[in-house]
Amino acid sequence: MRTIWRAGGLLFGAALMVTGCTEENSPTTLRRSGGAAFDAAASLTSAVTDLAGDAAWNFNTGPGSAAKVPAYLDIVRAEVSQKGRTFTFTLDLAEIVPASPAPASGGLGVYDWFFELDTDPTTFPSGKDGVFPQNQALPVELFVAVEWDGTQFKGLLFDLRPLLSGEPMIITPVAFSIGGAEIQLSVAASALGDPSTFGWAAATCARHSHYASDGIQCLDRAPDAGFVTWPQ
Ligand SMILES: [Ca+2]
Ligand SMILES: [Ca+2]
Repeated sequence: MRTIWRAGGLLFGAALMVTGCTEENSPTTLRRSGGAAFDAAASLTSAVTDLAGDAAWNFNTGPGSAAKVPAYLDIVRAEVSQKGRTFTFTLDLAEIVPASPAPASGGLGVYDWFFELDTDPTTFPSGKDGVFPQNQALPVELFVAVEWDGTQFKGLLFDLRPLLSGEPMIITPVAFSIGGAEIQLSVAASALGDPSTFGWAAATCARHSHYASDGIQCLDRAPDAGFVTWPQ
């Protein structure tokens, strides 16, 4: 597996952050350190809940639109936790994730369950070798994703920060697990730049299998708009 994949046209779901705000989300932040900030074994966690049944192709809101999205792409809770030198990203879905999900329709052969991270509010990585079209400047520095490509699941870290200096984004494999209706990814803090705080959101999308394709349909996001702060 190559450690750098040129992926100029890949569209991810960060555009979702411009979608309409609703009152459906209930951001919560838990601090599990027990007040012992010096305790290396403590973890810092932030989480957000999301309605079941609200996932829809490209966020359509017409009658029956939500019924077309498999419930295993419908986010009900997302959590980011750091313990020691490792970040864990946890996504709970409305239904058990099948061992072999049916392919997405319309040639959108890849499903993505992912977290988008805004680790630097002052930078908006974009470029021809990034996730988005060059003219889209989004605040996301990193994506942490589980992909289903019709054959296998993969855990991937998309690092867009090199785009800020004209270099291609870097894609590296990361550890993940799928158990029932829960997806988890584990990423070394160093791979994220050892952030002390960042904004994040979770989302699900379908897209064409080829990275160079612009075709994408996003399905659900938590929170529906904006970012959750880690930690808080
Ligand atoms: Ca949902
Ligand atoms: Ca940013």
